[in-house]
Amino acid sequence: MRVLVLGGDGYLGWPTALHLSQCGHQVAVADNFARRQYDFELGVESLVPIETLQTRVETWRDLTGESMDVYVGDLTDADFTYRMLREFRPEAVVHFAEQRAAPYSMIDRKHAVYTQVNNVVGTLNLLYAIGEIDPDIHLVKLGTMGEYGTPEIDIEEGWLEVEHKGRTDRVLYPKRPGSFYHLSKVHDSHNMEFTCRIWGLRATDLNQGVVYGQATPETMLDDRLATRFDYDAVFGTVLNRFVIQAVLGHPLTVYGTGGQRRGIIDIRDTVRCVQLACENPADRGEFRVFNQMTEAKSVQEMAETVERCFPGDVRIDHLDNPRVEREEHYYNVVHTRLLDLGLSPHLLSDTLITSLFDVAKRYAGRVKDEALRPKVNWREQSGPVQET
Ligand code: NAD
Ligand code: USQ
Repeated sequence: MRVLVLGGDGYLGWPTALHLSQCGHQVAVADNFARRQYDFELGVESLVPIETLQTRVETWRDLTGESMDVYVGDLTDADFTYRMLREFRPEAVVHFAEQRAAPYSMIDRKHAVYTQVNNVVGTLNLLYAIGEIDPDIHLVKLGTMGEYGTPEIDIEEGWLEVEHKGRTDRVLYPKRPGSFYHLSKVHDSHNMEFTCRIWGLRATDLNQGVVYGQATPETMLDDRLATRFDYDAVFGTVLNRFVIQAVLGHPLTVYGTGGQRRGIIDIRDTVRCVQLACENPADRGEFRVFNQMTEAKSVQEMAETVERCFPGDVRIDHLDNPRVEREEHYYNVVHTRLLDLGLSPHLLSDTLITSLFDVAKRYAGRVKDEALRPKVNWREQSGPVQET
């Protein structure tokens, strides 16, 4: 298949592009390098050094003989988005290209507006481009488990059968997200469902849980193929942060009681899930949702797993929670559709955590300690990065 990977320079987009290429698909990658720019803004860098996108693509071509077209541009620029689709003529578009950090979206008004404009307008341009250029293109879009929040009932895969006053209907599952970032994904989901309904587009919304891990078989072939690994309190995700904190001898920063439960997934399963979604497309007019997580764990359980695996002393700190979120709650998620398509999950294992300790030890000297402490507070409307 011809697959266009948007956000192909990011943490997940790059390993996914490699994996799809390895599977024999003709891949192109697109990015505006916004993610590298946030690092400049926040004064941090990926723990693992990363090459430019051009060097990455050349390295892959030299190692495997497989080429990848590169498109540099911004999805909020409709001309760019249309031109790219017209030129590459993809059969599937995998869309990772959004601002993805909840804390970043909660810094202040400017960052909230940026996040929602970037994500919602970028996706809307893409939906129009697909509708006008080739409505047969299958859109595989990264959503998030956080769209659902933490309801008192089971979380279904996107849709809910409702009985109300003796009548029944099938409705989009009610959403109660916890940040302006997570809200942007809800808005995207609604826009996608609408365009499937009115124009007959085909789309898969991958409501993914928190990703952990740093390597896939393809990124491990050469250091120049490494993907980024974020540890800071704005972009670092929880398990990755705990691993690095343990290696540095810092306390693990559990927010609040740590009873908050989240769906999680290994990065090796992320790339496989996207492959499965591309190779088994939605029907024309179908908006389908897969809950892309392999297990649920509380933040406290994640911290205790890291503590148990680490060959040394680890302290777990319970910080005042900078976020507004429920810390003790019901959480039961249906996530069978990717398993039905053939996913064999890598569940959280001691071996994986130990391998992450090795990555963190190798690059520990690159960590800026002050970037580890959370500074963005959900209750404050103007954060540590002031508006200009
Ligand atoms: P990332 O920030 O590393 O990658 C996103 C990439 O998209 C970046 O390279 C960025 O420069 C690019 N981008 C952003 N806006 C763009 C625009 N307007 N035009 C062109 N390129 C743009 O993030 P990631 O961790 O790889 O996440 C990828 C996707 O997966 C996101 O949509 C995110 O919401 C979703 N997701 C991530 C996780 C996770 O734990 N990392 C979990 C669930 C869902
Ligand atoms: N947390 C801590 N300590 C930390 C960091 C986080 O206790 O040092 C807690 C948070 O309070 C939260 C949980 O861990 O309860 C997850 O936080 P996170 O920063 O790992 O993940 P989140 O903000 O939800 O966002 C990440 C990705 C995002 C993706 C989402 C999937 O950055 O792109 O959409 O995971 S999900 O959580 O399922 O919505």
